[in-house]
Amino acid sequence: ANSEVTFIMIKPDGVQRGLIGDIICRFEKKGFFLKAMKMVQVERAFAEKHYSDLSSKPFFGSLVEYIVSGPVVAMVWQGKGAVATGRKIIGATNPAASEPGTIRGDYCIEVSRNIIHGSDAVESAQKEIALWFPDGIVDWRSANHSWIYE
Ligand code: YYY
Ligand code: MG
Repeated sequence: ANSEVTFIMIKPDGVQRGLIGDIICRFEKKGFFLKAMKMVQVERAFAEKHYSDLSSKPFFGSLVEYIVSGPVVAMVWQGKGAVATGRKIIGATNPAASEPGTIRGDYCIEVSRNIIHGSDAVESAQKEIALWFPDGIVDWRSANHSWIYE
């Protein structure tokens, strides 16, 4: 269970606003381990695939526009409860409802500019990691492992 992985993406506004370091820092200091990372500007078809579950939503078109509007930072973070805890670190979808102390609660205002994505379930994390990192992730074990896990 310590090996649960989640897909986290810093969206174009998070990159432009210089929040990459802060976001990585929060996951790293929590005790999660970074297993893959790349900066990439994705094509429309790729963004549509990533958000395919939302294709019937009225905001789908503008969401895809937003994701392709600049480079994003795609990451895989590993650790016990990484998916659910990752969502908590990120905060509620609409920043108006995100608690202070969460990434969205601290750094953004609008749902359509909410700076970060995180997988919502273990199964969607697997799907998203396979889409974004088809060549696989990095297999390494932190020397800190036993200082974080009993
Ligand atoms: O998983 P999460 O990102 O928190 O929310 P989703 O319901 O999966 O929606 C994905 C993405 O779509 C959201 O982060 C912003 C955008 N969006 C929007 O622009 N307007 C909405 N009313 C709902 C979501
Ligand atoms: Mg989602």
